[in-house]
Amino acid sequence: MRCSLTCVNDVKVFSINLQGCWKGGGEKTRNPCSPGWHKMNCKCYLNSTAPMAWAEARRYCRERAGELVVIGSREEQKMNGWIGLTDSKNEGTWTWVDSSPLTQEFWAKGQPDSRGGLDEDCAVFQSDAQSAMSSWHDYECSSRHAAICEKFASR
Ligand SMILES: [Ca+2]
Ligand SMILES: [Ca+2]
Repeated sequence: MRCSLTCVNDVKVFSINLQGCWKGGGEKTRNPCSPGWHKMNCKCYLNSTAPMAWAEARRYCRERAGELVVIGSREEQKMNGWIGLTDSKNEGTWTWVDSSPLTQEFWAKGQPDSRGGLDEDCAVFQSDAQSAMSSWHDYECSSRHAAICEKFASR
């Protein structure tokens, strides 16, 4: 029975404990992600189908015990929608919602651009057939996109 998961991101390898796995045999095949979320590495991800503003997207994730995704590895660049990155506090200084350092940036060509002087302070991942590695765009936070939520696998 696995009571922990080994997690890998671009920075480190670590493990997390799965709650409840000591309870007995019936628990061992239990999916550590909530229904509707999919597991990748040590985390569970949810891509909302409905488009919403960035703040709404953040609330949507938090209401589900998650958070807007913080891109910590290339593998996380799969879903389209709002990511947990904003420069609303300090124009031009992009910060993750969990305060982790912005060590890798995957802006699309020409982004961020606050298009034509619009105040674009929130980031969207848009998969790009050309390059999955350069796919972030800044948009006005009030524009509507799907939410990409993440949380650690824990059930
Ligand atoms: Ca901005
Ligand atoms: Ca832009």
